[in-house]
Amino acid sequence: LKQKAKVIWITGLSGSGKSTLAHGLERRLAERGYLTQVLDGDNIRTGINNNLGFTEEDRTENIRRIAEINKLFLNCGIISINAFISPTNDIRQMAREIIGDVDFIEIFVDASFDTCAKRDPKGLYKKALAGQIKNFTGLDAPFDRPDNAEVTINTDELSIEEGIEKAYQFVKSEVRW
Ligand code: GGZ
Repeated sequence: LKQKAKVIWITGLSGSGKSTLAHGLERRLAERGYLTQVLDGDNIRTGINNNLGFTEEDRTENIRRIAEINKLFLNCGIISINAFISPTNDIRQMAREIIGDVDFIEIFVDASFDTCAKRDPKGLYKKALAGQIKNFTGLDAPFDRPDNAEVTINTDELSIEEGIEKAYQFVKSEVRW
């Protein structure tokens, strides 16, 4: 394989742009011949983790299982790109420890709560602000701004393509032998 396997861990609020960045980064890497796998709510929370909700306990179990899955991808040489809120320093630290610090690249997709609430692509903020969703991240569930992110992408300021480019510029030197 021409690639070094790494785990790319994208954290940020709902609607901050994690999945968009993950898929954009995947496209960029795939064009260069890298083998990748995106993990996000669409393929994890609908499948292996479909018995989990959004309490602190369930989020911890969600991320624990995801981190274990990442170890398998890492072990077979695939670059995995994760897009999960992973809201607290503790939860991200757990993932980092399960996977191993040397292979873990943390990317913070930074967008304010207000920006995300304005975008509201799935209408979840509207519901949460109306009290129809409990434990909503940034509202009545915590989000710690990361202390250990290797890269921060501010999607309040950068376009989607600029964000993808910034992330790719960092990641490419980490995945090349
Ligand atoms: C936050 C929620 C919630 C609550 C449903 N809080 O923008 P989305 O819709 O597509 O992404 C969010 C996703 C978050 O799942 P994660 O697995 O990334 O979360 S965690 O890492 O904290 O376990 C959002 C949707 O699920 N969603 N209810 N209460 N986001």
